[in-house]
Amino acid sequence: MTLTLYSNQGSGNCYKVRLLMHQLGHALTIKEMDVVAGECQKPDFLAINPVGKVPTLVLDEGVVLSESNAIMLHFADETQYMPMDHLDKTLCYQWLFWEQYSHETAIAVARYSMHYLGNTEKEDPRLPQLWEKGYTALKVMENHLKDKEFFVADRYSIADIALFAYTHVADQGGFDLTAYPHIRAWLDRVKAQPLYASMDDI
Ligand SMILES: N[C@@H](CCC(=O)N[C@@H](CS)C(=O)NCC(=O)O)C(=O)O
Repeated sequence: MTLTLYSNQGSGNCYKVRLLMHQLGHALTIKEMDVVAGECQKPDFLAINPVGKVPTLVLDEGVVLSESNAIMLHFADETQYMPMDHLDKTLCYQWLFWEQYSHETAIAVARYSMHYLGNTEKEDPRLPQLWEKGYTALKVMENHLKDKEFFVADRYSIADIALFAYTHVADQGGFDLTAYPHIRAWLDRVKAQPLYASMDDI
């Protein structure tokens, strides 16, 4: 199986796929994309994925997969990283959809602006609103983790990978996790998982 991942090293969405594939033992051929330079919008990449986003995974039969959480669902199915129970599966989907709508759209966007583009509030007036929305998401996570080790069925799954990707670098988007002890303990539990690898290492 040849798997080519168009990826960006610092992107949480790309890291989700790299981490899961590393934990599953699937080798990837990585093509690094410079998102800031607009490489994803160039005609040669748009010809591969008209959506113009990474992660983009090309399977050896030529099928192109897009959307980080969909890619994870494809490979996690029937592995230890996806709950087996029907209701737990639904709860896993719920967190994946929530991550894309209520978490990534604030925390990743603030991080991109500050960490990739070097903006402050002065250059990017959207930041205060993004922080407000991001802290709302972090409060939901903190509350959920009060009496739970992991997001679904008390075991590590792709719901944790999806939420870990941008939460563990939220400080780069201006978020302070000091007042979120349950999130911080959960981040440590994710880092303690077998075959865990950091964003820089894979
Ligand atoms: N919902 C998508 C978001 C993908 C996304 O926004 N990717 C960014 C990098 S994190 C990108 O490719 N940006 C390049 C561009 O928009 O030109 C996913 O989860 O994969």
